[in-house]
Amino acid sequence: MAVNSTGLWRLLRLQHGASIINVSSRSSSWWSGVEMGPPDAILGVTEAFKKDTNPKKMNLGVGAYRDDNGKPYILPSVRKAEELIISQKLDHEYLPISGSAEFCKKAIGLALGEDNPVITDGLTATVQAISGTGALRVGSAFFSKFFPGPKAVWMPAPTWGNHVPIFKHVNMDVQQYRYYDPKTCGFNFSGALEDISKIPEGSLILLHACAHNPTGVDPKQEQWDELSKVIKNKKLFPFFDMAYQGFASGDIARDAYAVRKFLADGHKICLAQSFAKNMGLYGNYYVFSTIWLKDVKGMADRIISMRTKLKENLAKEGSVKNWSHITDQIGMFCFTGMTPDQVEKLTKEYSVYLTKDGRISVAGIASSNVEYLAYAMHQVTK
Ligand code: CBA
Repeated sequence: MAVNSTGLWRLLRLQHGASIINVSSRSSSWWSGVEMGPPDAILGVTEAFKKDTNPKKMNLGVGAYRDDNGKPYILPSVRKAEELIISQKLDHEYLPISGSAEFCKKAIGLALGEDNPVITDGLTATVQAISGTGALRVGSAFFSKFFPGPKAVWMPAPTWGNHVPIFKHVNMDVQQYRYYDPKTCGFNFSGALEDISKIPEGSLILLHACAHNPTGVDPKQEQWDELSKVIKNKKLFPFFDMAYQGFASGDIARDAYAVRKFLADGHKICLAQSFAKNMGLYGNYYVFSTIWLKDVKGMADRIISMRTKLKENLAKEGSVKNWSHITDQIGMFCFTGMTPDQVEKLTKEYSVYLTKDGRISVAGIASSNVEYLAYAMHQVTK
C-alpha cells in the first residue's frame, strides 16, 4: 500500500487466480518413473509440532512471525488494506504478463530507494512473481537460459535449503563459498573472500541481502564494501535474494545496504524480493504503506528483544557457554550452534521444535516462554 499524491491508500495485490493442475491417473504406468520428492525439512517440523500434546511445546522451525502470545500476526497496515480491497470492489481482470506495473514500480522503489538513478534512468526490468520462491524460480530459469557466463552458481555455505534445488532444477551447477564460521558462530570473512576470489570469472554468485538464512549472520557494512570490490574484480554477476527487508533491523534502507551499495559500485545485479516475512503475507496480498514501516519496525524490535531475553535467561540458568552470537546475529533466525544430538534432545524431552541444523526462528519465541526455552537449551547444552 502506498500513499499517493492525493493522500489516498493505493492498494496493490497479486492476482494469481485460483489454479490447480490435475494429472490422471495416479496409478498409471505413465508415471511409474516419477520419484517421490524429498519432504520439506522446515514444514516437516511444523507437522511434528502439531502432533505433540505437551502444553509447553514451542515451534521454532518455520520462519513465520508470531506475536508475543505466540499467535500469527496480521499487520494493522495489512488489515487496513484488506478492508480497502473489499470496499473498492476491484475487478479480477488479467494482469499483463509481467504483472502489475504499479506494483513492480513500488517493489523496486522499496528495494533500491525510489530516487535511485538505476530506476530514474530506466535501467531496471521488474517482473512480478509468486513470492520469493517464485522470484527465485523465474530468475534461475532466466539465468539458465540466457546467462552468457558459466552455467554455475556459487552460494554461501550454508544457505536456505531451497536455493540448491531451485537452481539445480534449471540445470545449473551449484557450488558453495565459505560463509559461516562454526567456531565463532559468525561470518567467515577471510574464508569467503578467499573462496570468492577463486570463482571463475563471469560466474553467477548468490548473496543474501540481509538476515542470512539459516545463520542470522550478515557481513558488516565495511565487509560488504570489500565483497563488492572482490566480486567486481572477478566480474561475477551478483544475484541477491532479499527475503527480509526491514525485518532485520527495522530499517528498510539499512537492510538494503548491500544491494544499494553494489549498484552504486557499478554492478549489474539480479534481485529476488519477498514480502512474505516483512508484511506477514505468507498468502497472497502485497501492501505498501507508511503504517507498514511502523509495523515492520515493531516486528523487528520484538525479535531483537527476544534475542536479548534469551541470552539473559541462559546466563540466569547458569550457562557458562558464550551465547553472544544470539544477539550478534540478526533477522528472524538464530543459528544457535547446537548439535543435531542436542536438537533431538530439545525436541524429544522439551517439545521445542526446530530444524536439525540448530536454527531457531526467534520470531516464534514469546515473553511467556523465553525462560522455558533458555532452561531447555541449557539442559541440553551444559
Ligand atoms: N529466500 C530466503 C532466504 C528465505 O528464507 C525464504 C523463506 C524464501 C522464500 C526466499 P517466500 O515465502 O516468499 O517464498 O520466501 N524461508 C522460510 O522462512 C520458509 O518460508 C524458512 O523458514 O526458511 C521456508 O523455508 O519454508
